[in-house]
This record gives sequence, structure tokens and C-alpha cells, in this order.
Amino acid sequence: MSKPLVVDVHTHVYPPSYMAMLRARKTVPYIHDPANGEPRLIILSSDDDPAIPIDQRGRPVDSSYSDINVKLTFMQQHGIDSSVISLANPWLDFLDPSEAQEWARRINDDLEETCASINQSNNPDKNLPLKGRSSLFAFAVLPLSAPGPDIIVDEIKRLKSLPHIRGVIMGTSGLGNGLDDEKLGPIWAALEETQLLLFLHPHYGLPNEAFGGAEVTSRYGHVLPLALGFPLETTIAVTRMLLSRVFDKFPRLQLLLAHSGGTLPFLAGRIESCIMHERNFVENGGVVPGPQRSIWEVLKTNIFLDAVVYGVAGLKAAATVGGGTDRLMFGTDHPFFPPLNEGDKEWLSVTTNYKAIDENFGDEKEAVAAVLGGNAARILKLE
Ligand code: 5CU
Repeated sequence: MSKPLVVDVHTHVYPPSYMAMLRARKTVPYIHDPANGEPRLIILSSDDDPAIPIDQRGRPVDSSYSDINVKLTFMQQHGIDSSVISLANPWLDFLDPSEAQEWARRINDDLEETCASINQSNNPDKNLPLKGRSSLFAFAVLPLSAPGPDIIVDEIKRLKSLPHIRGVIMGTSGLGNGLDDEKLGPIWAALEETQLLLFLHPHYGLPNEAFGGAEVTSRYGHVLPLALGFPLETTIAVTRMLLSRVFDKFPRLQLLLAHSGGTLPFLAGRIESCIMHERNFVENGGVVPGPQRSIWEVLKTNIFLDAVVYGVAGLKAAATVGGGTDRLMFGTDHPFFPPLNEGDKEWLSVTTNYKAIDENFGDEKEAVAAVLGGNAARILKLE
């Protein structure tokens, strides 16, 4: 079998306009860019610890975060044919309501133009297959802090006219109160109607207290917030959606969960068991029925998972809950988790995910091809 198509569905950018906005800020999220010294990106609240000298906070930020040509080189170095780029966290969550709509339009138009110009120059006659040329598509961002849901719904509808947009990326705070917020109803309805995929991604993690306090958290760099905080955040967010019956009310809503669903595949049975044993679902002061559709059904009809889990056991769980390999899609999380040694061309974070796919499904060539790119091409209609 020839080398299969490889599509990266989890790969981020901060467009130059967003980088400039971060450089102008002094509170999280911000970029500290001294005249002498390397710029630092401070996006996680645990990074913004006054006890840490400012030139050591967060992480170094280089052109891989914002320069699309650097991403294209990375794609070539790792055998990736197509990438579905998305704005990285914390998206536009922190913006003043008065600025949200304009920024969402600016970023989404910028993503669309970037994809259009790269695809045009790599495939001017629009007659080449997806395999073997570098192409880009995008997940757009929503103006979630806008003063009213109608502004968000209007942007979702506008996205349908942008040819390279295949969905939207969203964090777990929604309109500020989590994803079981009834006020999100019109947004779920608009996503369902437009059939734009919702890429659900963590950012806020867990409070430092969950790890033993700020001192313990910072003692181990980013390990506790990223390895545990992020996956649990995703798990909690999607469980709150399930418990508040979002998937009963919007049965055609389609989600892609980052990092193989956090811990959802492993905990699904326990979540379902607790639901089955619970009598007391309360909403607006009254007792209501719990979710009507089981977590197993939701996992097989509403949820896709990326294959960014860095190990065979996690990948096996992710495939199992989806009923096979049809709902799993390769990703890299570029430009996060770069190699520690400058000059390394291969990213360990990427080769680990490739290896897990190979070790898990290597004997089943069709399954490997599906996870690496076939599923993304079909689900996101990339051809
Ligand atoms: O390393 C990190 O902090 C991150 C992040 O913030 N977002 C992401 O997508 N991956 C890693």
C-alpha cells in the first residue's frame, strides 16, 4: 500500500495581528518582548506567578507560533499533507465585549485568506489530489464574549461562506459559565444547522489547589497543568454538556475533542454508571430527567476524537469508545511541545503519536490510513 494521506486536525497558529495584540497586553494572556532577550508567551494563569522572574515566565515564543511558512516546513518534515489550522488558546475569551465581533471577523478572514493563498499557489489549477501537496483548511474562532448570542450566531452563519472553514474551535468556558449554560442553546442550534464541527479544546485546567497549591504546581513546570489539568478540564466540560442534555436537545451537534477526549474514553463507563444511579437532576429549582441518550451513543454519533494521546493504551480506549477507528483523527498540537534541543528536525511529540498509531493499528493498513487522514478527509470534506 502506498503511503497514506496524512491530515493534521490539531495544529494551532497565532496570526500576526493576534501576536501584536498579545504584545500590547500586560495581563494574561500576554507576550513579554524585551528589547534584549527572547520573547516569552504567558497564556496559562499558572504561568503568571509574580514569584517567577518575568523573563522566565511562560515559554519562549518563536516564529513557529505565527509564521505559516514555518508550519509548512514542519508539515513537510513530518510527512503531513494537509493541516486544519486553528487559533490557539485562549482564543478571544478574554476580550472586552465591544471588541469581540471585530476580532473574530479579522482572525477568521485572516485564516481563510491564508488557506486560500497557500492552496492556490500549491494547486493553481485545482486539479491535484490532496495527497502529495501541502494544503490548509481552518477551524474558525467565535466572538464568545460579544454582548449578545445573535452576534455569535451571525458569525457562525457567515463562516459558511468562507470556503476553507470546516468548523470552529472553542474553549470550555463558553459564554463564561461553562458548556451546560442554557444561553448557549442558539449557538448549539446554529452549529447543528450549519453542520460546522465544534473543536472543543482546554485552556483553563484545574485550580492550583487541585495539585497541592501554586508552589507545588510551579515546582514541576507545566507538567501538572498540561498533563492532568487540560484533559480533566475537557472531560468535565463535555460531561456537563451531557448532563444538561445538550446532546438530547441537539442530537446532530458534532464535536471533535482535543487530546483524545481528555480522560473521557477511560471514564465513560463510570460517568454512565453514576448517571444511572442518580435520582436528583435539578434544573431551575425543579427536578428534571437526566440525560436520555447514553454516553456510549453520544460517543458514537456526536463525538470525534483526535489521536493526540501519546500512547497505545489511551489510543486503544479512544478507538474503542468510538466503535472502531472511524472517529479518530491524527493531530500534532504544533507549535506546542517543540523539541528541547534547538536544531532537532523531528518533534518527539509528533513521532510519539505516529508510533502509537503504528503500534496499535499497524497490522490493519486501512485503519492506519483512516486515522492518519482518511477520516479527516471524509468528515471535514477536504477533497
Ligand atoms: O503547552 C501548552 O500550554 C499548550 C497550550 O497552551 N495549548 C495547546 O493546545 N497545547 C499545549
